[in-house]
Amino acid sequence: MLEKLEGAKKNLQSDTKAINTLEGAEQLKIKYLGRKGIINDLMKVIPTLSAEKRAAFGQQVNSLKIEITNSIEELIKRLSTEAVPKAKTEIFDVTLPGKRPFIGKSHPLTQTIDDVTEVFARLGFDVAYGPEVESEYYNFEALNIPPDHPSRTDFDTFYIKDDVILRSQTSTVQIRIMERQKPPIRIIAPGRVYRPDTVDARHSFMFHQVEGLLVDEGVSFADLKGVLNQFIKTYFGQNIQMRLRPSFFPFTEPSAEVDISCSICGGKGCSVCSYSGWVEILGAGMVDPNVFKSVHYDAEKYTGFAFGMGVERITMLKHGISDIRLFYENDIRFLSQF
Ligand code: 2NM
Repeated sequence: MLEKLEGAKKNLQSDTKAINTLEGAEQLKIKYLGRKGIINDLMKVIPTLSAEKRAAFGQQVNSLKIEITNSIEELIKRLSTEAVPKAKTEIFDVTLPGKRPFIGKSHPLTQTIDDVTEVFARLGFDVAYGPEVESEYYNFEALNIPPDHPSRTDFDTFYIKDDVILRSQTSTVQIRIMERQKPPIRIIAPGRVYRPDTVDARHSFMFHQVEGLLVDEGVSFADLKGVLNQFIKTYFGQNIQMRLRPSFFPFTEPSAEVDISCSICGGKGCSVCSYSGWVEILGAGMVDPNVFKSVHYDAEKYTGFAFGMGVERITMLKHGISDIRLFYENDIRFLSQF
């Protein structure tokens, strides 16, 4: 029995020297410490020995077991720390392209709002926000829109309950700012608006607007044209033309609809501009004195201009997008193009 024990001790030394892989070390562990391993074989002998031999032999087996466990653990430790840097230096190819991190970006409508905001910020406009759930006062009355106006019916406005509506334009924000601040006022109000339109390629029940307002002493229609021209040239391009057509809005007088030369066909005529060479992009005008009365501004002292545009509309024109629904479907194949 003692020879067997001595033999195992000797073999262990040569065995651990011969092993140079982790798999080999695991095999070794099984050979010595496994259920049918050498140590277990020696353990089985212990009960068969005479009392005086038993204690000494048992001790020897035990210390051998500890010795084996330690040297195998040490072997495993050595092999696994050696293996890692080896794999690194051998496998790492510095000429391989790196892993490209996925970088998110702003939604195209957010990009448009940011771009428009930047143009007006350079002209000295601040950005103002307000609630999307509104009262009839801010959405209509203060804006000189009479109670029998068609836009106030539930065909054109979402009514939640009595005097609680979803705003149909961001002019509500302009009123709220004018109530709180005296002229001079220079603000733009970007945000969501809601109208109960049937959804198709050009309509959505929710869309985005940017409205602008400038109020001061001596503001004229020429100032309006100058600011809009500056915006259009910067946002759409220096060679884009602007034209104004007379129009009507309850909150401005005089009012105009503003067209730009078609950015798709360059003014030659195409389906986007209905072969006219021009596309409407915004509404504008001089603020009606009745609006100033609502916010207790002296209409004799102050004049101002205001304008409003659809964010989806100008984004579609700029990029040649033919269906408004693409903005809301969250399809990464569409969104990643901008
Ligand atoms: C438009 C067109 C014309 C407008 C008017 C006002 C306010 F509050 F000053 F009366 N804010 N925005 C306005 C004027 C909006 O959108 C097509």
